[in-house]
Amino acid sequence: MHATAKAHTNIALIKYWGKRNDELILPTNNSLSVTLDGFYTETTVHFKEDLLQDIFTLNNEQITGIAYDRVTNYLELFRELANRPSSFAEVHSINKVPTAAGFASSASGFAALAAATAKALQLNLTNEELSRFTRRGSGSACRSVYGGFVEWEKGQKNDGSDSFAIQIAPQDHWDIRVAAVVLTAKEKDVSSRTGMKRTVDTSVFYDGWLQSLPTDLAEIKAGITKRDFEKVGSIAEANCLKMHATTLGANPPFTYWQDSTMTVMQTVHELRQSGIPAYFTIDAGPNVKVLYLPQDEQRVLDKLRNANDVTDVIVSKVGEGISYL
Ligand code: 2P0
Repeated sequence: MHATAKAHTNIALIKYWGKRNDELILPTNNSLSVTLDGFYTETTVHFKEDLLQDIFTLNNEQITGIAYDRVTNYLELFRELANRPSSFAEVHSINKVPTAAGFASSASGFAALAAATAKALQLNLTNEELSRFTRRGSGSACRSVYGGFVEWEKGQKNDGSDSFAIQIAPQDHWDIRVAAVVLTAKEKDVSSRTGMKRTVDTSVFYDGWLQSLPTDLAEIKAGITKRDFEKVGSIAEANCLKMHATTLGANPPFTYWQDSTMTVMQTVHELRQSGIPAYFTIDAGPNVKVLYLPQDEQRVLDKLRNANDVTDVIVSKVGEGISYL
């Protein structure tokens, strides 16, 4: 009744930004991501007969409060499926997702938790089923079931049975790099969950965002298949800008950007002006991720590390999907 799983985080090139069902975590749009090898979570789940409630440790510290509730509520889904209403578990997670790099650890966290729990309970889930369950923990986590390039199908059904991720190209399809730029900026005050809900409910730009997505998705998938870096990078960068534009049209309006965010965006533009194909993407926080090709690594890193307000740059390659240890 125990298992250990490892899952990597992912970065969206076409963003998930809005839900059509908050409880089931059903998105309003398809999204597309790259799984990253540099950042991951390892989780051991051990169901024990003598436990009266779940125990959760993160990086060897016992967790209580909201973070604990989110994990124990999530385990309820698996207890229901396994028909074991009073089986409780010790959950031990080690997170190798540096907070400073500005990645949400929920993607790798819930993917590793789902995989380890399902295996510990011997549920024998397919990857499709696992992705559906992982989605219930955190939307972007359902993409971390797979390595390489991954699309999350929003699905149509009200019960969410057709909303899960699929791999569109494996890890070894294309060696691109993602640099996580660590800034002096402080963290966001609007969580992604709150931010996307406010945007869906109030942003006058939200319809424009939704209308632009089918073209972005079709074109970026064609670009990935052909390994056309300029096409993929430029679509990803524009898609990120459109997502962030929706926040300015919300009520009350907000932005995740800070001065240092724009400094790095400008640095990436300068790289392109000097002939190096590099593109940025930004999630629900001030940090910037930069996409580039391996042959340009040294010049990209030199330029980024010398930019104002940059304290570190952490490089990732394309990563693999869930594995069991
Ligand atoms: C993404 N983000 O596609 C987008 C882009 C942030 C910006 O997925 O509410 O933590 O748990 O489903 O997955 C962050 O949102 O949100 C996110 P929930 P999640 O990666």
